[in-house]
Amino acid sequence: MKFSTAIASVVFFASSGSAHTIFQELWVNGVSAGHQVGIRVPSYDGPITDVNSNDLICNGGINPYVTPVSKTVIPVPAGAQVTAEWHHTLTSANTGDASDPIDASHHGPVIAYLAKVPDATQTTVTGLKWFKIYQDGLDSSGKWGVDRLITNKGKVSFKIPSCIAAGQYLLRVELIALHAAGSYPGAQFYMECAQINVTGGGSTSPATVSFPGAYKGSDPGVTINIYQTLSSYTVPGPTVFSC
Ligand SMILES: *[C@@H]1O[C@H](CO)[C@@H](O)[C@H](O)[C@H]1NC(C)=O
Ligand SMILES: [Cu+2]
Repeated sequence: MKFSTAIASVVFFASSGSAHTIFQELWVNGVSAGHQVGIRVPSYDGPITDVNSNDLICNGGINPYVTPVSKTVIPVPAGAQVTAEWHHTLTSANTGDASDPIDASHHGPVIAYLAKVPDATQTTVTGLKWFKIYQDGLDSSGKWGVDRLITNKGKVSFKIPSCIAAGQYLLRVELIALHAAGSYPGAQFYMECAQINVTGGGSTSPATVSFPGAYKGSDPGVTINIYQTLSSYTVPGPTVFSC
């Protein structure tokens, strides 16, 4: 049994080696800001696997950004529902690509963070203070956040907290694929940062974490064998902020 499970995971890994994904479009209260608009999108869809790399912040290192990087800052009313749309590559939407929005082997959580910035188009992303606003891990029926994202054709929706301060933020939406996460490095981190301007809002300052720093290779949600019956899953990072 153990032997065949190991073989199965090797086959999964081999068959999905390049079936990755990119967050490439943001919707605000059901209205798209445009494809690749207001998001720092890389041209290549490969994962980050080093949790201590600066590439884990907003990608764009080993997977260089499409240039010029969008200068758009997307207006988002505090409390709005936003939808992050992911696809296998920048050109795979609606093509019949069997690995769009991501290969079905890539089970794992979907997570979103915000960091307040002076200017959402600023190049510097190190040293920012991030707070988690959404996570979807493993539910009691054994379905993962990524499974739901695939069912929703690459879309994941969540709310921008209504009580945070108005101003510019980077919205880091992340997907972690755990199909090869039995040892570290193995988990595949996919993330892009959208540039948003929150309007309205309040004056609450959430507790924050740093990237890199928020995740460790030894986190139970980072190094995990998902080819076993799991009664629960601990999504990496802090708890989700709520007003
Ligand atoms: C953000 O929104 C405020 C309030 O509407 C506006 O004054 C400001 O110019 C906006 N900033 C950007 C970068 O869009
Ligand atoms: Cu992949």
